[in-house]
Amino acid sequence: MNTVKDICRRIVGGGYVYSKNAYPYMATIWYLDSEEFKFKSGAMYIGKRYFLTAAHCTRKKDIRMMLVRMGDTNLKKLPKTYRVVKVHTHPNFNSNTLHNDIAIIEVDKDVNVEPVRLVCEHLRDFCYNFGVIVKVLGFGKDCASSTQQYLMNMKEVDLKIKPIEESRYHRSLITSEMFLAGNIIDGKIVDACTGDSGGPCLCNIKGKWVLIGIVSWGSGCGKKDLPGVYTKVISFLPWIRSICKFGVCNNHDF
Ligand code: 4AZ
Repeated sequence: MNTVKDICRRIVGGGYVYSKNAYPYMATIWYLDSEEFKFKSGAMYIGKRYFLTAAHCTRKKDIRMMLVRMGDTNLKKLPKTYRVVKVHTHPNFNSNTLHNDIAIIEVDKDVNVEPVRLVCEHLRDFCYNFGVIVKVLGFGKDCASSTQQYLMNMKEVDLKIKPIEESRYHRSLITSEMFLAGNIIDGKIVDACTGDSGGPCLCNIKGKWVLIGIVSWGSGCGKKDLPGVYTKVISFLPWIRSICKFGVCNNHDF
């Protein structure tokens, strides 16, 4: 049943982001639907003409029906729009298991925005450790309580990296190219949700944000012991490098 609650799937907990300089690389994917482009999911700018997202956000979609938009925290007035020239889906993406849920979107023109920094090998031990606090950004829709109006502003939430043993997921579902983050911090429920998928999970290194994960899936949202599941970006650096043809690991000042 398509209740109001069903279509209000976005970050649980956390707060709104109003500064457009806070996360300039945060982007969104839109699809043509009934003669209108509609917001679908998150993405992030990684350099040149490339955006990173979850493969499940792009599959079976005609690139002529897709746009990438960014440049503000309000979904209704994003000033920068790009057409898509190619979607590079990971060759081992499995839409049933969501293994290798990662894709690179190539757009039609240069993006004059500061890209997100990608995690590097020497940050592995720090950023993916259990208990580390990470940040997730999302543009998912939020329904105003009594009306069908959407609140459409970027949100951010702090989550904690969790071991599988502390979740109710069956071991076989979570590969070593995924990690878990969520679900309760200081007694409050915090999580990503459907509309946030494809968006970034960031680790703070000496005051700078580094991309470590992509919002991928989860069993529901905000449910106890069922944290969100993220694509582990560090496992895909060689593949990203093979597509984008640039250094990728751009954190040498850390
Ligand atoms: C989704 O459907 C999805 N609670 C993303 C994240 C989570 C659940 C579902 C995590 O894209």
